[in-house]
Amino acid sequence: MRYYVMTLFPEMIMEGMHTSIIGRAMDRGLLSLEAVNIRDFAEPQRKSRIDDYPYGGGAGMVMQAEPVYRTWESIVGKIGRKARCVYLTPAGRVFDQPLARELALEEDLIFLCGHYEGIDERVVEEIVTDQVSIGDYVLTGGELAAMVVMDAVSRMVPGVLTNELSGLDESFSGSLLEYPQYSRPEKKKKKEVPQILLSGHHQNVDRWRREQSIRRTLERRPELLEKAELDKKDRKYLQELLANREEM
Ligand code: 6GU
Repeated sequence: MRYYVMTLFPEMIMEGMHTSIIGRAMDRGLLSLEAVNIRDFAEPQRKSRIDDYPYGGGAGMVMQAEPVYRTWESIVGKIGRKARCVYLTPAGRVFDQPLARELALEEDLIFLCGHYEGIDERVVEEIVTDQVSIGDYVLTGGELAAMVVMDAVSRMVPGVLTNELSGLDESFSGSLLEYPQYSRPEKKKKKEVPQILLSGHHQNVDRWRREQSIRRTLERRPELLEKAELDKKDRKYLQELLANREEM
């Protein structure tokens, strides 16, 4: 996977992405990352400015089309084709695990990070293939959102997670939240590890974890249960939880 990020803050992207699993995957050649400074493509007569007032008035400034377009052209020239281009904006489709899996199938991805009140719509129409938001709140710019998307996409790229199973059995893959985890010590200030996890009985452990997932999902994200794949035992457990809830 080769990432290209169009941004006004290239150092924020490069520094943010070179840690932990993603940083190691870059060292191993599974991922590459290039942050391209849109300011380097400002019109010479405007010195380094790339923003201007919005037509129609209103607060804030708008990123101009031309510097963004030239930044994109330089990247497309390097790749040799028009790769998928993701514009990070709170007005986009909300990012989720299925989109992360889909983007992980690409060989190249271009990200466009906006600032100010937005980007001139004409260049958005010309170059952007996907408009993506990371949730219902407003950030000051698209950089953190681009990093969130790259992180989630990267861990779906084959080989990035060295423990291959850990990409499967977790929150959202089966539309249930993850069960709680415990490690040493066995006792910490009266709080004990659930006995069943120490039993060595794998079937019981699996069942307990499954039920914890169902319980958490019901408490925290009940809307996820609608698309969750529940078998007969799961549905029975859920019915019990709901029945006990009514008693309370
Ligand atoms: Cl992608 N950009 C900005 N500026 N704010 C956001 C966002 C993106 N997603 C949620 N809030």
